[in-house]
Amino acid sequence: MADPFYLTTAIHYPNGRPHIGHAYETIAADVLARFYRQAGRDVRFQTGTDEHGLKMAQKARDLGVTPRELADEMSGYFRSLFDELDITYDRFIRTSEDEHHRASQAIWTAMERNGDLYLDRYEGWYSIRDEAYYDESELTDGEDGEKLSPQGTPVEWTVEESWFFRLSAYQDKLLSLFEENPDFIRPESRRNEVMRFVEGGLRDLSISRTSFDWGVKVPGAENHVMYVWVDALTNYLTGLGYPDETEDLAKFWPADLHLIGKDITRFHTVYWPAFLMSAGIDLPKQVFAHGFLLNRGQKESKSLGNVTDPGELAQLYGVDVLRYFLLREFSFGQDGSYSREAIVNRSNSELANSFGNLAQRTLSLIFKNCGGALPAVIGQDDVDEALMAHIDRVVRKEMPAAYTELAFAQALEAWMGAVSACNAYIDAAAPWALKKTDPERMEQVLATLYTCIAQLAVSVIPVMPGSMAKLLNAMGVENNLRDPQAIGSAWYPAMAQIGFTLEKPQGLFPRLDLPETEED
Ligand code: ME8
Repeated sequence: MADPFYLTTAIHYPNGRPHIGHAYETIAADVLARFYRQAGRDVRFQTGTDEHGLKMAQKARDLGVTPRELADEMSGYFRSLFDELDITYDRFIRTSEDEHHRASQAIWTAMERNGDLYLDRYEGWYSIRDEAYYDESELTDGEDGEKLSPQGTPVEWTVEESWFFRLSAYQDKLLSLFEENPDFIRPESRRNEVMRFVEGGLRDLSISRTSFDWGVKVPGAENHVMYVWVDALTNYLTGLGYPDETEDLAKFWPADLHLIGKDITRFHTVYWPAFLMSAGIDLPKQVFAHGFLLNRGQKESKSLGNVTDPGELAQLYGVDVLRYFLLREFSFGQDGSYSREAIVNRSNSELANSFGNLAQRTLSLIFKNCGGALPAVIGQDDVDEALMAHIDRVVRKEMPAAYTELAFAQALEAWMGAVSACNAYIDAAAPWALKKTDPERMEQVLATLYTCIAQLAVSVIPVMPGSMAKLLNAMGVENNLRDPQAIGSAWYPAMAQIGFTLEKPQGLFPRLDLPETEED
C-alpha cells in the first residue's frame, strides 16, 4: 500500500480577501502534494479558513454583518482563488463547521482530564491583529508612544476571567522534543529562535475569552469561548475525523508536514505540541515556516490595505507563470520582495525564451522535417550522452531531492540549468542545417532533444501542471509515463515505436509585456 503523506497549510483568516501570501503558501503546498503524488505517495492535503476570534468579530461589526456572513463570503473567495490557482487540496476545512466544534471540545476535554487547565483571571497585553498574547518584555514602543507587539501590531491591556493551559509544565518536554528531533522545526533559523524562546521559560497560556462569543464554546463553561488558536490548531485533526477513530485518522496522523509562515511559528511549535502532549495525541513530524513576501519591500496585509489580488496576477500573467515565479524567485525559508516587473522578466527570460523556445524549436523541426513522426533512433554521440546524463541527473536526483527539502528555488535552478544545456546543445548541433547534409544526424539530435524535453516537462508538472499537461499531450506522452523515474533515454525507443505523430506545435508561454508605470 502506498505510503501516506499528510500535508497542511495554515488556515487563513477570512476577514478579508486572500492576498499574495496566502497564494504563496498554498501554491508551495500544492507543489509538494503533486510531487509526492507523482512519487507514488498516498497524499492528503488540507487547507481552509480560520473563522473565529476577535479579529473576525470586530471586522464583521465594522462592516455591519454577522461574523458568519463575513466568513461565508470571504471563505468563498479563498476557495475560488484556490480553484483558479489549480490547488489540489483534498479537504477545505472551515472552523465554523459543527464537526470542528466537536473536535475542539474533545481536545479541550482531553487536556482538562490531564489536569492541565484551570480557571483564573487574565491580565496582560493582547494583539487583535495577531490574535496573540504578549509578555511586557516582548513589546516595543511605537512612534506615538503606543505599545507594539514583536510583529509591529498594536496591543491592548486586557483583564478577563479566563481558562489557562499549564504551558509552564511543558518547557522540558518541548526542549527534549526539539533536541531529539532536529528536523521538527525548519528552517534552522526558526528552530534556534523557538529554542531560545522556550529556554527563556514558559508562562501559562490564557485559552478562553468571555468578552465576545464568536468561537467554540468551552465545555462546561458556556460563557467562555476558546482562544481562537486552540480551535484553529485543532483543524489539522478535525479534517481527519477526530475525535472519532476513523480510518483517515489512523492512516494520516501524525501529520508529515505543517506548512506555515514564519509569523506563526510559535503557535505551531510550542503551543500545538504542548496541547497534543497534554491530550495524549502523537505530534506532527515537521513544521516548516516559510518566509514573507513583500510587495516592493513592503509587507502586504489586509489590515494595512496594500493588498494585491493574486487572482488578478494569475489572470494577467497565467496561473503557471505565477506559480513558477513564486517558487523560483525566492528561497523558500526566507523573505522576498516581488514586483510585476520581476514576474514579467522571469517569465520572458526563462519560460518563454528558454524552455518555451526550446520546445517550440524542437517540435517544429520534427513537425516540418520529419513529417511529425518521432525519429527511430536516439543520438549516441558523446555530446548526446553527456546531455542525457545531465538531464537524467537533474530530473531523477537533484530535483526530487530539492523538492523533498522544500528547496523549490534550488529545484528550479537545476531545471533551468538543464534547459540551458539543451539550448546550448541545439545551438551547437544546429539540426535545422542538417536536413540536406546529414538527415540521419538531424534525426538523432531531434530524438535526443525530444527525450530531454519530455523529461524536463515531467519534472516540473508539480509547479506548472496546466502548461506541462498541454505540452506532454502534444508530445504524445501518456499519463502513466509522467513520472521522472519512468521516463528517459531508455524509454525513448518504445515511444518512437508507438508511431505518434506531432501536430503543428503551439507556443506554450507567450511573451509578456512590462507594466506601463511603476505603480501598475
Ligand atoms: O495566521 N507572505 O492566518 P493568516 C507569506 N489563521 N506568507 C504570508 C504572508 C506574506 N506576506 N502573510 C501571511 C493566520 N502569510 C492564522 C493561521 S493555522 C492553525 C492559523 C501566511 O490569514 C501566514 O504566515 O494571517 C500564514 O501561514 C498564512 O499565510 C495564513 O495567514
